[in-house]
Amino acid sequence: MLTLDHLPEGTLIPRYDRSRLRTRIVHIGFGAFHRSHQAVCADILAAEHHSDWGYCECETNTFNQGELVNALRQQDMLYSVTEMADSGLSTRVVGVVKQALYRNGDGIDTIIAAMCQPDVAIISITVTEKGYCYQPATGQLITDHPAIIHDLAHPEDPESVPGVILAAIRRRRDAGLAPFSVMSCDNMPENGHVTRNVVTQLAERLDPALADYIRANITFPSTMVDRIVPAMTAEAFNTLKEKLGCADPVGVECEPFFQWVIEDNFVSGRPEWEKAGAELVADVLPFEEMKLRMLNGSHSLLAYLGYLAGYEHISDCMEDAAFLQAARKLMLDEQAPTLRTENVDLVAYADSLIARYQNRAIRHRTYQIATDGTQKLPQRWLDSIRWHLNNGSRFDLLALGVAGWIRYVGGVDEKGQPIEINDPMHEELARLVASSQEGEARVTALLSLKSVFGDDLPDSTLFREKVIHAYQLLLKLGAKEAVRQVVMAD
Ligand code: NAI
Ligand code: CS2
Repeated sequence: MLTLDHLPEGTLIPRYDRSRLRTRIVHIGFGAFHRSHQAVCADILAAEHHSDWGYCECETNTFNQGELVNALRQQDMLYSVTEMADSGLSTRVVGVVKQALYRNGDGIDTIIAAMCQPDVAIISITVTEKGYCYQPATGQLITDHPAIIHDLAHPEDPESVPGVILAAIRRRRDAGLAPFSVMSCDNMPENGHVTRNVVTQLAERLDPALADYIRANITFPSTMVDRIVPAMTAEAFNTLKEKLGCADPVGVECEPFFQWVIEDNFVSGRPEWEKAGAELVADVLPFEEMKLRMLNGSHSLLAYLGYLAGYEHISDCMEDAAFLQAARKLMLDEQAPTLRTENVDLVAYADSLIARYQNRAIRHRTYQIATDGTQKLPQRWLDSIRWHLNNGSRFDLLALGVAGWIRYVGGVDEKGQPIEINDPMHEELARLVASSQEGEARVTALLSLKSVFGDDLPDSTLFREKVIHAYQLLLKLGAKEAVRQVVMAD
């Protein structure tokens, strides 16, 4: 258990008066990323700028058993974040959590009540792309999603994230409380719009007047978030224990890099995040697209092909010159031309990403990044592919990425070992794989997934042909050699 006694010299601990903090942000999704990103930013503000913005952390889903929330409560709501670089480590104990709740222990009503505390001005979210119950290809609410079906029948006992937020909005409106803003910090383009769409579309079906209230009163600022935070492993917990001199089951390890670009559109105030290094802007989309396509797009390429090639971590991929080249070429030749960023040196950005991927102190597994591909491909690769189809330009690495994903979801690796596919659409993927023959037919079957590829891409002969070509290359040569050939092709 983490305590502030006997921590190693140099550890940053909260020296500010924690009783000054008020619960002004309720956060949904107390995952590794939030703990090392938004919460750290709030901690810097409390420590260095007398901020009183404290957090209530919530787990709203039906599967969370409260391990982290209970451990946090035992540690006086404290946990550690360790930045890992090849040159050394640095640890900070975060003190801004005031409250922590989880559905299966505290009940959803307690969580909704926490969101209805008068001081609460912001609901923030990191629940992975699939937590929004939206269709990645269209951005619309999935109305036949089991959790949405449940929430339409039981709006007072919601299970979905849109349903929980809607219940809190309704309760606050009925109590005459000021509205809050809802800020997604998940890796989706226009994540604010996605969140507004799903919440408003659910409201339309339940109570159109509430949908009107939302349109008039609630804002959904978009954000671009960046910090590489691998899932903790037993090995990482051991390192942490050695470093801290005590176990911290809520502790996380992350890279030193931090970036947060926020659309400045809050109805009831916000922390002065800019004082802790965030950028507040009018339009986040160009930043989101840059990060999603250059960073996340190359991450996914490395994840599928790297996994197939037997590379366990992103830093292992970086030791293969062809993989490093593939990531850099994807960023600069196939993603950068599609972007609308102004005054950003994209070559320097690409080089900084490669340097971050080479950090061997963080062990970011290709398998972790390969999860939930159906939720990630559209914003990371497919919009860029559409751009190339319109512009008549080459997209060989993007096509190889799609082929790598198809090979991966085939469920058997290059050594004949099974791959456990972690994806909300895994049943549908397995059905398509089982009903198609290996080769061209497999590609055609997977590309028929309209909720991922839309109506247009499956009909593009050029797209289909390029993916089939890349897939045949993967089958014939294996991932290592296929990457090498595509990189050398110019
Ligand atoms: P994690 O696995 O540690 O946490 C995921 C969180 O989402 C957990 O709190 C879980 O309970 C919650 N969740 C999952 N499905 C849910 C659902 N259906 N309803 C409600 N809650 C649900 O993952 P991590 O690392 O915190 O990442 C979460 C998201 O943060 C990512 O998917 C991404 O969108 C964003 N992100 C992550 C980064 C990273 O490097 N880990 C960096 C930038 C953004
Ligand atoms: C990764 C991201 O898991 C993934 O899909 O690409 O979580 C990535 O680590 C972050 O977006 C970096 O900010």
